[in-house]
Amino acid sequence: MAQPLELNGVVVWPGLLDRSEQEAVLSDILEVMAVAPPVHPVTRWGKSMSVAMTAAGRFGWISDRRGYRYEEHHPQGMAWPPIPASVLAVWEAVAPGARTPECCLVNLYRNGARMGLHQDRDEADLSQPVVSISLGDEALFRVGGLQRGGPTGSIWLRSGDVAVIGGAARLVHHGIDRVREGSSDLIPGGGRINLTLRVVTSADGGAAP
Ligand code: MD3
Ligand code: FE
Repeated sequence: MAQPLELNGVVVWPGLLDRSEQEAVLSDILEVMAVAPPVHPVTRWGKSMSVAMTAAGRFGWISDRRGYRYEEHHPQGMAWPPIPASVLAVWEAVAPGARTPECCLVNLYRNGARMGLHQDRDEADLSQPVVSISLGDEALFRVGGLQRGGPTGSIWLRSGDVAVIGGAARLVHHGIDRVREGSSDLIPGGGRINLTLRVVTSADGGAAP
């Protein structure tokens, strides 16, 4: 396996998944998307996000006019499908000993979608890492520090790359500046899919925040 890269505490394993592993994960995620269709969440201010989202696992992350939060059901009412075994295997490989992930957020980037700089802090147990799997077109990933407005660095995330965000890096600001359309032929119809695996509830089994 290649050496990991590190950017402001975010550890990236380039090409951790080979093409056949990417195809296997993608096939499982296309089944998730067939059951739980991606939707463009609306912010509290009524603006549609350019990234389309769905999820697998007990919880999915949603946003609507009431704000954003984790929910046990898709906006259309169905329970989220289970996290595929092919995806859980990646978590076990890069985050051994961590709790079992309760959310696999599926972000679909097409048509110039991007994600502004933000922190992930809606989870109750911030001692647990987040694991990200990139599939399809490559994306320019920006990572800053714990404070908004500090210096940032960038790295291209390519299909099969896996990022592990834990410890002090868990609350760094990060986002996706742009996606290089047509840079990968993995996804039918093109685009990029990013999976993030997260533990949502507190360690004592309490409710989601
Ligand atoms: C750093 N997703 O879903 S994945 C997100 O490519 C999100 O779709 C991006 O940011 C994407 O919240 C980036 C890499 C990543 C994921 C979670 C993190 C980096 C992170 C959580 C904390 C710090
Ligand atoms: Fe994030």
